[in-house]
Amino acid sequence: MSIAATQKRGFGAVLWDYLTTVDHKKIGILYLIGGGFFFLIGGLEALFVRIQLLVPENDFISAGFYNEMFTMHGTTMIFLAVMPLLIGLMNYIMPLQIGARDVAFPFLNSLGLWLFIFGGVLLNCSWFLGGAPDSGWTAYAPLSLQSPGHGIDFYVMGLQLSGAGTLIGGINFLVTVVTMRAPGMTYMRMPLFTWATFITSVLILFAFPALTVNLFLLMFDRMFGSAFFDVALGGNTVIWQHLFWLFGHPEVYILILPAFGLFSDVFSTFSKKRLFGYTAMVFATVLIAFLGFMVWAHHMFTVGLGPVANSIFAIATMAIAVPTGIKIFNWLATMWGGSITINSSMLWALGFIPTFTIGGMTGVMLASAVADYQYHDTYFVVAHFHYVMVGGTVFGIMSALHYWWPKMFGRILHEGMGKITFWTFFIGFHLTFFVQHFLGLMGMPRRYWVFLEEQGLDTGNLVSSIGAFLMSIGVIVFLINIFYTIKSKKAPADPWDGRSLEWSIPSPPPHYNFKQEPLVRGLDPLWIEKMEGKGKMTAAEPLDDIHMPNSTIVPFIMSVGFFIAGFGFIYQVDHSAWLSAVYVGMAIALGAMAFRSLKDDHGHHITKEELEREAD
Ligand code: HEM
Ligand SMILES: [Cu+2]
Repeated sequence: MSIAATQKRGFGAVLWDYLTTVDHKKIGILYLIGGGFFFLIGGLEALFVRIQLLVPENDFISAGFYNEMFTMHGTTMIFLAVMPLLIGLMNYIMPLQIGARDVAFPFLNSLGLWLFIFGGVLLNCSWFLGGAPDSGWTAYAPLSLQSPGHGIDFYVMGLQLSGAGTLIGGINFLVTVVTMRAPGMTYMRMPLFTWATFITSVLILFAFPALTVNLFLLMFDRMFGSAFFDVALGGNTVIWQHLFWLFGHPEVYILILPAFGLFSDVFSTFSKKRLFGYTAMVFATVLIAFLGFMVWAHHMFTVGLGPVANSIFAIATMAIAVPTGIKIFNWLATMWGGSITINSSMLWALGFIPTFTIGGMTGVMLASAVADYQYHDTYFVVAHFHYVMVGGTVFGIMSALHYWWPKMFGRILHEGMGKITFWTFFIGFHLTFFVQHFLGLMGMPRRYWVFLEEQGLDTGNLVSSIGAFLMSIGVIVFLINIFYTIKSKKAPADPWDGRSLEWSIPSPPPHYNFKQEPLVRGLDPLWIEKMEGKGKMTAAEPLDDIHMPNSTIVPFIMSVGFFIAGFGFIYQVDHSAWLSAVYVGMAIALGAMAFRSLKDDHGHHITKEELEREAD
C-alpha cells in the first residue's frame, strides 16, 4: 500500500483493509472496537443482575437465567472486554513508544486478534443456541461437569480460541520489546507503559498455558468421556481449582499492570516531571509479577488445604502490598511539586489512587486466611475485586483512551463531556460497590438469585443498583463524546506536551510510524530534546526505503476454520455427523497454515522518493 491510498475510499475497501491488515495500529483499533463491544454486552449483563437484586424476592429474571447472567458478565468482562481493550492499547502504543515500525510478527498479531474475536463470538452464540454457561466465570468442577446443555461447552471452546489469541499476542509483544527497540532505547529508558506491556506479556506466557491445559481437561471430561475431575471415577475436582487459579491470579495482574504503567506515564506527563523513583517502579512491577505466581491458593483457603499451606499463601499474598505501596507513593511523589494539569485523563488517574487503595486494603483483609472463612463467597469479595478491577483497570483504560485518543484518531475528546463521564461513573461506581462491603459483612452471599425481606439487605442493594445505572449514564456520555468528536478539529502531534516517542510523530501516525528511526538519549527522550531547545527527535539513520509487511486474509480464514471446528466439537456429543464440522473446520485452518508456510511473502518497500514527497 502506498501513501496515496490514504484518500477517501468506499466502505467495502475499508472493510477489506481492516480484515486483512497486519498494521499494529489498525489491529489495536480493532481490539478496541471488539473489546468495547463486549464491554457494553458485559455491562448489560451486569445491569440484569443489578435489576434482579433491586428489591427483595424479585422475579425479574429466573434463577437459571440469573446464573447465566453473572457467569457471562464475569467471563465477558475479564476475557473479552478488559483484556482486549488493554491489548488494543498496548498494540497501538507500545511499538510507538520504543520507536518501532511494527510488532515483531505482524501476521501473528492479526491471527491473535481474529482468534479473540471468533472465540468471543463463539462463546456468545450460546445465548441463542440453548443457553449460556452458568457455573460462574471460574467454572468449578464438578458443577461445570454436571451443568446440562451446551453452555459450558461453549465456555470451553470459546475461551480456548480467545485464550490462544491472547497467548500469541503476548509472545509477540515480548519479542517486540526484546528485539525492536530504536537505537539508544535501553531497557532502563523504556516508558513505564512499555515496561508494563513487557512484564504483562511474561505473565501471559506463563499463566495462559495453565488455562489451556485446564480447558482441555474439562473438554475431554465433558465431550470424550475422560474423568480428570470426576471423583466417582478416581478423578480430583480440586485440580481444576489449582490450575484455574494458577492462571486466574496472575490474570488479575495481567489486567492491572498495564493500567499501572499507563498511570505512570499520565502522572509524569501531566505533572511535567520525570517519574519519581523510575528504577523502583520497574523493580516493583517485576516483583508484583513474580509474587503474582506465588499466591494462587489464596482463592482456596476454604477448600481444606490445611493451616500450613493457608499460612504460607496468606503471607505471600500480603507481601504484594509492599511493591504496590511503593508504586502508590511514587505516583504521589511524582505529582509533589509538579505543575499539574487536571483534565479528563488525569481525573481518572487521580480517582484511581484512593479507589485502588481501598481495593488493596480489602485485599489484605481477604488474605488473612482466618478472616476469609467469614468473607469467602460473600458480597465482600464482589466489592473487593470490583474496586481493583474497575477502580484500577477500567479507570486505567478510560484514562488511557482520553490520553491517547488524539494520537490514535487525530481528534481530542471533548473535555466537558469527559468530565461528566468521569464524575457520573466515579460516583456511580462508589455507590454500587462501597455498600457491597457491608452487604457482605452482613452475610449476603455472592451469586444468589434473591434475598429475603427481613434480612436488612434492602437499602444496600437498592443503592448498589442505582449506582450501576449512574455508571451506565457515564458510559453513554462517553459514547456520545466519541461521535461528537469525529467532527472536531484536528489534533496536533503533541497535544499534551508529551515526553515519550509516540508524541514525536504525527497524529494519527503514518503506517510506517517513523520516517527515520529516532535516536534515544535517555528516559523521556522527547522531553530531553525539548529541554535542549530542539523540540524534535534526532534521526538515528539516513532517510531510506522502508520495508513493510503485506496485508493478508489468511489469519482471518484460519480463525474461521477453528470457529467451525469449535461448533463441531461441541455438537458431536449429540450426533456424530457433527464430526464433519470438526474435519471441515480443521481442514480450513490447517490449509491456511500450509498456505502461509509454503508461499513466500517478502512484504513491500516504501521508497525513499515517496517518503521525501510526504510532507512533515
Ligand atoms: C462497571 C460496572 C460493573 C457492574 C455494575 C458489575 C456488577 C456485577 C455484579 C452485580 C456481579 C454479580 C455478583 C454476584 O451476584 O455474584 C458481578 C460479578 C462479577 N464481575 Fe462485575 N460489574 C461491573 C464491572 C466488572 C468488570 C470491569 C469486571 C472485570 C474486569 C467484572 C468482573 C466480575 C466478575 C469476575 C464477577 C464474578 C462473576 C461470577 O461470580 O462468576 N465486573 N459484577
Ligand atoms: Cu488472587
